[in-house]
Amino acid sequence: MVNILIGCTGSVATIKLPLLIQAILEKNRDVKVNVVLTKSGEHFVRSAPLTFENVRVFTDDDEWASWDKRGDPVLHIELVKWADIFIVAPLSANSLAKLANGLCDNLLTCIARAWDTSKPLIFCPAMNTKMYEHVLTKEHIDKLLSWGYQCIPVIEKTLMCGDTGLGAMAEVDTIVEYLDSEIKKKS
Ligand code: PCO
Repeated sequence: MVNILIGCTGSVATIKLPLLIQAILEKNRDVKVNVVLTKSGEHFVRSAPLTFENVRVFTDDDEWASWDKRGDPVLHIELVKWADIFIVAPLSANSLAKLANGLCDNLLTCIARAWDTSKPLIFCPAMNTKMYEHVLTKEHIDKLLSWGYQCIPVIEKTLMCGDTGLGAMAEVDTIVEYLDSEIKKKS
């Protein structure tokens, strides 16, 4: 059994989450999938709530609700221990900047900050072309790559805002193929 944690952030590409989960589960019978959403990520799931039976969705509220007193589990640490693979798809410009600078102000970024880098952390950037072309984007991606994180690059597309250019999240099929090769290394 390979445990996969999918992180989704405040990029509109989070609307692809149901398709991504479905494609992962269809391809691999021996995986368990859980999800962690940032506050902005929650926005894109609210309009189409997930209906998968065995997929748990964690949010910042769960982090606070699960800890009350000394001895209680710390959710982000529990999730780091649980997950064999952490894939952040999509990774927004804002969350990318947080990760590149070590910020950890929500459940997802705390998981990344506590991540055991002997396990794969894969990220799929997604943002508007203008944000993607900002000089900081490459700087931040390169920093994550230098820590051994793996990037599934953006593609060119007509984006949600109508602009056409680089910045769209990689296709679900591409992500699932990539994940599959990482799953095979583990099983
Ligand atoms: C805002 N941002 C975006 C994010 C990147 N877009 C994408 C694709 C989706 C539809 O195929 C949303 C997945 O366009 O990854 O569009 C632009 S102002």
